[in-house]
Amino acid sequence: MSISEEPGATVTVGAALAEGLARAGVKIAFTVPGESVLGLLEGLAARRIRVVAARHEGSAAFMAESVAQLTGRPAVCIGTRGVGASNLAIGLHAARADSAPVIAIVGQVRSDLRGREAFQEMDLVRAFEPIVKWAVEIKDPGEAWAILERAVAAATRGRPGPVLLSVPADVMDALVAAPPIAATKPGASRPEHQAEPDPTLVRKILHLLADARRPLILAGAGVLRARSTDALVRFAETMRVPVVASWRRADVFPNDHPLYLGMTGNGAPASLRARLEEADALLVLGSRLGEMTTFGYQIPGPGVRWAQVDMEPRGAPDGPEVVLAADVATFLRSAQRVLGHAAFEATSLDERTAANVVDRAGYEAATVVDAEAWDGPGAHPGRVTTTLARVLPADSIITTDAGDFGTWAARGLRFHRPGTFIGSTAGPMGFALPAAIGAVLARPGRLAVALAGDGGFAMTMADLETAVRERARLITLVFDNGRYGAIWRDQDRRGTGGGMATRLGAVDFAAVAEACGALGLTVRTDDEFEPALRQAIEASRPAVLHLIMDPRWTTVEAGLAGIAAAGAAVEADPEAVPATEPETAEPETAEPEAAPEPAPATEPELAPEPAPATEPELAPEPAPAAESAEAVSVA
Ligand SMILES: Cc1ncc(C[n+]2csc(CCOP(=O)(O)OP(=O)(O)O)c2C)c(N)n1
Ligand SMILES: [Mg+2]
Repeated sequence: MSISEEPGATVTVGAALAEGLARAGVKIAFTVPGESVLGLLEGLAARRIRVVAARHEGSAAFMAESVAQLTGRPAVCIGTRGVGASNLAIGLHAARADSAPVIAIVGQVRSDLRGREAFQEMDLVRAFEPIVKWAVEIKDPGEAWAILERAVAAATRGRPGPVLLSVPADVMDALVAAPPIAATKPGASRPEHQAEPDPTLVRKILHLLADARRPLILAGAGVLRARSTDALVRFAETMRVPVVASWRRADVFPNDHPLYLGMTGNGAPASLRARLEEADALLVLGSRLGEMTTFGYQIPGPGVRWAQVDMEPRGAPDGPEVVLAADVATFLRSAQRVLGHAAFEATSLDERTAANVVDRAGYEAATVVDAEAWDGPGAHPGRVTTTLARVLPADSIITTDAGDFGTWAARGLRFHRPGTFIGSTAGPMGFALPAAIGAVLARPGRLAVALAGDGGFAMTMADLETAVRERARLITLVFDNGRYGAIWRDQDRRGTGGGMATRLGAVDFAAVAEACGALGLTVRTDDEFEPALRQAIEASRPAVLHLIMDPRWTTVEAGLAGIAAAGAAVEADPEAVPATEPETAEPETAEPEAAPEPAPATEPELAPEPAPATEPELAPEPAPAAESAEAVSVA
């Protein structure tokens, strides 16, 4: 049902906002409701937009961010007044870092009470202006429609990002003219920089790569948002330039492609950083060159010739040689057109190909994460990672939390197509489970797998109940080392010893899962992991696999050497291994399906051949315009 468009018809502001969101392509909204947003919820229900109740507004915002990252369409989270907005803040901060088009709508106190420290009053616009792309209060009901249109545009245009609308309670229920019939229909966050990029700049970039000896492409979220993975593959193949993914954007390029060299940032092998430093030409495509991606702003290194193509190029102190403010898709289209008429020198191409083979062999060697012998205590984090890679369906969507456990997956998992990995470059703990919920609600039929530490998971684990209620098909892996491990490691590095405010008590996460209606299984050894994973995949409800870890495992980089450095046997420290007693670990309410399935004797290759990185939403490429041949040499 949509709003009546009879001349003179009136609707509430809540209904008008819902209508505008529906026209912008919003299908789902996440909230912890409050009295001040009820008119909006009624409007959303009338427009058949699914409203999901979360257990915390932070989770609601993470869920919306995940939907926005995955679909490129605006996604909505809703909270009430100062309290709801404060809880939403972490997700809006993350959405800003991740360039995700999230629209937060927050109920405000009545207009006549503003400025009197009314119940839960907060100056939302002032509070959120530094966090979101645009924050605004709807003061005049008559402006609601225009403001919503502007908010959708702000969230989706240019570099996408979150916006916040504050709506006083009286404004929400005020009657206004029904939205105009011919209102523009804001679509997905496809950039508006669709105009042909300056051909001179495109050629300069091509020459920069062609003339280099060790060129590289660093690809980020801008490639994902422009749905340009296939085009990037073609471009990299034509130029024979390898590709590195920016931090937490590992699905930007098919990881099994011979030109893929890994993901930068936390968890990257030293060899990848060395390769980035060694590059004599770097093309940065749709990446902000954030602190983590650049190893603390060390990339691009001094003296490197580099170019940046981005909707809103940020540059860096040394400045790129070529800056192109453009959508990645339009750049790649124009570049490919030029390359279609370019001639490459055969011997140079051969040299480049040979170097690429060596680089790729380096990537293969550096991403082995399960080589060491290990018989416990607890599961081997690398073996967990490789088992996931082997057993999960190839179109599973992996989400990750913050923490040391995540470095193993960052190094060892391989992604075959876009939209299979959701992580936040803001590094918020508590992200993985809500992001997994958002992901499978946006992509029904897919399996989401959330990776979290015991610290991060506990921050949002109440939303397991949300997953159960919403029938979200997901599995959460909780890597339990009984500590805020990443920070403990920092304490060790400072020489002050670990443990101050970083030691955590035991939680029986499998029992928590069962208490929320999910399947909960505890994994104490490597051998127990695969059967438990298979059981979780087959389960008809969300599942939690509580992985008991030896806390001496820290990052993938430290690996077993870290264990050796930790010295004393783990048994010597009774508090070192999370104390989940076998007798109490199994939930008493375990269902018949809880018995782990024996692994088949001969293990079939479960992961189907990765589907090609097709992006159905991609607009067909225009036929290349006839152009004269251009010589592009590859040195
Ligand atoms: C909301 C939030 N608070 C604090 C931090 C700082 N922080 C980063 S990692 C980490 C520890 C995470 O512990 P856990 O989830 O158990 O993972 P582990 O490092 O032990 O593998 C902390 C506290 C953060 N990133 N996010
Ligand atoms: Mg931990």
